[in-house]
Amino acid sequence: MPIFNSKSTMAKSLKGLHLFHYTFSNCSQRVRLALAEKGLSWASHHLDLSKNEHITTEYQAINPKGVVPTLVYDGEVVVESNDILYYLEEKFPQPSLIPDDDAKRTAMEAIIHFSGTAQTSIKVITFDRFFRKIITSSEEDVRFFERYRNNQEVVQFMQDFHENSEAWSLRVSAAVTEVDAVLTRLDKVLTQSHWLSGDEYGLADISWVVNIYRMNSMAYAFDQCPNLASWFDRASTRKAFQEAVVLYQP
Ligand SMILES: N[C@@H](CCC(=O)N[C@@H](CS)C(=O)NCC(=O)O)C(=O)O
Repeated sequence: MPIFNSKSTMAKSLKGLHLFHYTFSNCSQRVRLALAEKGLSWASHHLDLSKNEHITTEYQAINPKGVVPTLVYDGEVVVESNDILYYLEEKFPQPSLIPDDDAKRTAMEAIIHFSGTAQTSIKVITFDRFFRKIITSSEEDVRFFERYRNNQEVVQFMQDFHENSEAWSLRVSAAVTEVDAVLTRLDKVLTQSHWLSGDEYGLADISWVVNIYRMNSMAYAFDQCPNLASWFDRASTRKAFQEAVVLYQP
């Protein structure tokens, strides 16, 4: 069980379900979608990443990497969006979002695992194709991250993004290679089953649909993956997806 021993007394005192999240973060969308599919009510703690609202001592006491989402349930703090999906499934098993069959469940877990490993590549592509057009990063932003983030990985990321030189180009080409390989792999899975989770919609679909939504909104081509394209139509027109992701946006 992925419970994090948070130092935050505030988090530990929370009763019921609470989510620290950001509207546009795909990892937050993943958890909001799982909550919606399960019909659960939760209290929102919205942190606007564009205003650096997550970069506070209070939030880094709750989530030491200073990233969203974080789920708190009756004082139990859970970080890592895919781990939160499993946690919700265990605490709120109905409706079930995992296959009954062990082999199918193992296959589903592998697909969820590589949505986590692809996250850095998705972030690189998002910054390169989207944020580069709308934000101008400065040396000051990098110094701010250096000073206030415990997370060296995100500091280096900001540095490379800001410098926009060789290190950044290498990140972008590696990210595109990884994402293309992953899309092809998902497309192949969908030649064998209707959903990424097997015969029924489930956690692997939740984990991936928010990523594909992001890629789609950046006009990232996946026409070479026809099964994935039709799966995306099915998954993104579900009521819960509309509520938790599309209509959640202002
Ligand atoms: N592996 C983590 C990744 C979390 C993550 O990187 N969240 C992003 C938003 S999708 C974030 O908080 N970024 C803010 C930052 O790094 O400053 C998860 O799945 O929860």
